[in-house]
Amino acid sequence: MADALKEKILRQLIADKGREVKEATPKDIYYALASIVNEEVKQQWFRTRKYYKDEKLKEVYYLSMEFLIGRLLESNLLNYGMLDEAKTALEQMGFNPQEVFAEEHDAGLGNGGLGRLAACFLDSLASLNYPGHGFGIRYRYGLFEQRIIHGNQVELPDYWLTDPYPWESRTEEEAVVIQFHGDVHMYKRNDGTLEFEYKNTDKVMAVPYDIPVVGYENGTVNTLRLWSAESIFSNNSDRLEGNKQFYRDLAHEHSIEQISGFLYPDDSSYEGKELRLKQQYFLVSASIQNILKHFKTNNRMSLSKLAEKVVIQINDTHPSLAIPELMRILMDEEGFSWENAWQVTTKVFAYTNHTTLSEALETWPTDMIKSLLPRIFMIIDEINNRFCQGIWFDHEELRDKIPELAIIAYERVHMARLAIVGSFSVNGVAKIHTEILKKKEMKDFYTLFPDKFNNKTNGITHRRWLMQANPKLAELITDVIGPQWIKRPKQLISLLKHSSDSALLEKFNQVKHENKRELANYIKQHIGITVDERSIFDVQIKRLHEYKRQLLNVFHIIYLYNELKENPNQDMTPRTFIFGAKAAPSYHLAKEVIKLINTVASIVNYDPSVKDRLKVIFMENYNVSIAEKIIPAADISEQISTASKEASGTGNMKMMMNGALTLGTMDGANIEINDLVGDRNMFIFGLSADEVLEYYQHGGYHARDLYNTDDRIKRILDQLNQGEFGVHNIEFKDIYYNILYHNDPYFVLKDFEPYLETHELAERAYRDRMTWLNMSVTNIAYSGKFSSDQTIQEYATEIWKLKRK
Ligand code: 26V
Repeated sequence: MADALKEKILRQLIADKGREVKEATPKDIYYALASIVNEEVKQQWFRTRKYYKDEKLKEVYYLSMEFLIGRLLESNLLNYGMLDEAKTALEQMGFNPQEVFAEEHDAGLGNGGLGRLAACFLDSLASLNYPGHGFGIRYRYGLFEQRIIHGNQVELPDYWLTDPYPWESRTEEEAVVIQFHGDVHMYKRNDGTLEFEYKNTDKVMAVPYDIPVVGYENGTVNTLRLWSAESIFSNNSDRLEGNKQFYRDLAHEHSIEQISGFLYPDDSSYEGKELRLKQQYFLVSASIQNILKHFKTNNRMSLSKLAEKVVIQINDTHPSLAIPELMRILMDEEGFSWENAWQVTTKVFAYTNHTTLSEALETWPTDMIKSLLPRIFMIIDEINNRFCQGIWFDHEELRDKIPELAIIAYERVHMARLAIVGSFSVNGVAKIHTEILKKKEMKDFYTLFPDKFNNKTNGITHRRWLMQANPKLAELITDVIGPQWIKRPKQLISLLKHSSDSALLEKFNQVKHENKRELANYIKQHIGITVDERSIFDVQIKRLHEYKRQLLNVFHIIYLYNELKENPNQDMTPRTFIFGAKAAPSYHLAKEVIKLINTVASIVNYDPSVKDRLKVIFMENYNVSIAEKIIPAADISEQISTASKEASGTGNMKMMMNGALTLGTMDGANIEINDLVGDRNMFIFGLSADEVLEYYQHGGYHARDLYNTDDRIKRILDQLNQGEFGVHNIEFKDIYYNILYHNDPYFVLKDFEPYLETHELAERAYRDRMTWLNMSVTNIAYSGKFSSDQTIQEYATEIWKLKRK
C-alpha cells in the first residue's frame, strides 16, 4: 500500500515540480500529497452531490461567520482512510510526517469555541452521511498571529494565503451579486400588491471557494463554501491605465475587497462596526441566493415548500440577517405575499445561542442598517411591528415588557430577538446554558414560544481530537476494546471494565508519559525552557477573558511560589502550568493578565530556590495545531469560569477525552461531565451558578473583606500593586484596582480558597498513581457522549429532520 502511494507521490512531484524525492522539500511533499488526496476526494465529492440531487434529500446549511478548521491534510488523510499508509510512505521516503503536515498554514478563520464547533460539526455531518454544508467567509486575514514581546501580546496579521491553498476551488460560475445602500422605490401593481425596485445600489460580487469536507471512511464529501468579495469590474478590460476612472475604480475595488478582508478578533464584547455589518450581510445574502438557486435546480417544487428540502442553522446571531434576506427575496423577487413569505421563512431557520454575556449580544444602530441595507431595514421594521402588535393583542400580561422584547427598541436592532422571532428552533449549547436562557435571559420569549426552546449540548469530533491528535492513545484503546468505538464513540464506555486492571493502567500511563515528553521537547525547542515530564501538566487553554478566570489560576501559582519561598524545603509534586490564550487586541485587562502570566513565568522559571518544582509556560500563538499538541499531554484540565458564564466550553471535552481530569466550577458542560463521572472523578470547587446570580442580583459580596482577612490574598494583591512582579511600579495596578475597587466582578477572591483546597486534593490524588489512572480512564470511557457525532445526531433528528445518505 505504502509502496503504491510512494510511487504516486514521486509521479506527482515530477509533474508539479520536476523534482525527485531526494531534491524535494517537505513543502513539495505536502503539495504532492495534497494533490493526491484531492484527486481521490473529487470523485466522492461529485458522487455525493449527485446522490443528494437524485434522491432530493433535505439539506442543512450551517451559516457561520467563523469556521476554525485548522490544518486539513492529516485529517483528510485520516477520514479518507489513508493516514497510516501516508505516514509510512513519508517515513520510508525520509520525511517526518508531522513536519510535512506542518507545512500547511493553520486556517484560523475563527476566534475560539464557536468557530471550532462549526468545524467539528461539519466533520460529524459528513462522517454520519448527513447532507449538510457550511457557508462562511474566506477572510484574507484570519485571527491575528500572537507574538509575546517582553511579556506583552503583540498582534501580527495572519496572511494565511501566501502559499496556494490546495483544498479550495474557486467556483466562479456560482458567483452572485450583493447590493448595499441605494434607494428603494415602491410601486402599486394593478392587483393592489406592492412592487419594490432598488436603485443606485453599490454592487459587490460574492465568489465562492469550495473546500471538501471528507466523511470518515464512508464516501461522503460535503462542502464548506467560503465567499470572497470582489469588484464586479475586476475583469473589465476597458480600463486604461492613467485614466482617472481607473484609480477611482481601484479605490472602490479596494474597499469592496475589504468586506472579506479580515476576521474580527473580538469575541468578548460587541462593537457596532459598519464593516462587520457588511460582512454579515455579505455572507447571508450570498448564501441565501445560492441556497434558493440550488433548491430550484434540484427540485421542481414551488418555493412555498422550501422547508421540506432546506433547513438553515444560524450560528449565533451573526448571520441572523438571513431571516429578512429570505423574506426580501421571496417577496420582491418571487412575488410572495408577506404572509406566505413569513410562513416559509419561519419554517426554515433555527438559531443557536452561544452566550448570555450581555456585552457580547449584538445590537445595531437603526441608522446604520437603514443606510447600508434600506430594504432589509424596512422588512425588519415590519417584522417588529407585527411581533409587537401580536404581544399587545394576544399577550396582555407582557404589554409592559414590549420595550425589552421589541426587535427595534431605542434606535437599535436587537439581533437575538430577530433570530428568536424568525426561527422555529432556539437552542442553547449545554443544559445549564439552555436553562439560564429559559429562566432568565430569554424568559419572556420562552413564555411566548415555549416550543421553540431546546438544548443541544456541544460536542467535539473524536476523529481530530483523539484519533489524529493522540494516535498512541487511540491505538491503545483499540487494543483494549476493539475498534467499534471509532464509529460509535459511546462504546468507549467498555473501557470501564478495564479501569482497575493495573497492568493496563500502566500502559495508559506510558502513553500519557510519551505525550508529555513530546510536548516537553516542543517547549524546549520553541521556548527554550526545560520542563520535567514527570511533573503535573496543568493546562488552561482558551481565549483570554475575565470570566474564564485565568487570573485565578495565576493567583494560585503566585501563592505556590510564595509558599516555596517561605518554606524552600516543602514537599511538593512538581507542576508545570501551561497556558495558551489570545486576548482581543482592544481588551486591556485581558492583555494585562497575559503580561502577568509571562512575568510570573520569567520569575518562577529562573528562581533556583524553586528547584524546578514550578514551571510556568505561556504557549505563544495558541491555535488549533498547538491545541493538538497540548491536549494529549494534559493531566489537569482547568475549567474555572465564574459559574453561569461559560455557555458550554469544548476544551473541557477535548481534554477529558484525552484522559485529563477536570478541575473546574459547576458551569457549562462541566456539569454534564460531572453527571457522568461524578465528584469522585473530577475536582469541583467554587460558587454555583445560582449563588453567583444571587450575588449579582442582591449584592452581599465584598471583595475587600477577603483582602483584609486572608493574608494569602492580601500578599498577592499587594505584590501586584507594589510592582514586585514587574520592572515598573505601575504594572498590574489595573488588575489590583479591578478587584478591589470594582468589587471583583468575577469572584476571583471568593473562589480563591476553595480553589487552593481543590488543587491540594488533586495533588494528593496524583501521587496515588493507580487511583489517578483509574480516574483518567473513567473520564475517557464516558467521553463518547461528547463526540460531536452525538450532538449532530440530535440536531439532525430533533431540529433538522434529516435523512442520512
Ligand atoms: C461575538 C462577537 C461579537 C462581535 C465581534 C465578533 C464576535 C465573535 C464571536 C462572538 C460570540 C462569542 C460567543 C462564543 O464564542 N461563545 C462560545 O461558544 C462556544 C461554542 O458553543 C461555547 O463552548 C463557549 O462556552 C462560548 O463562550
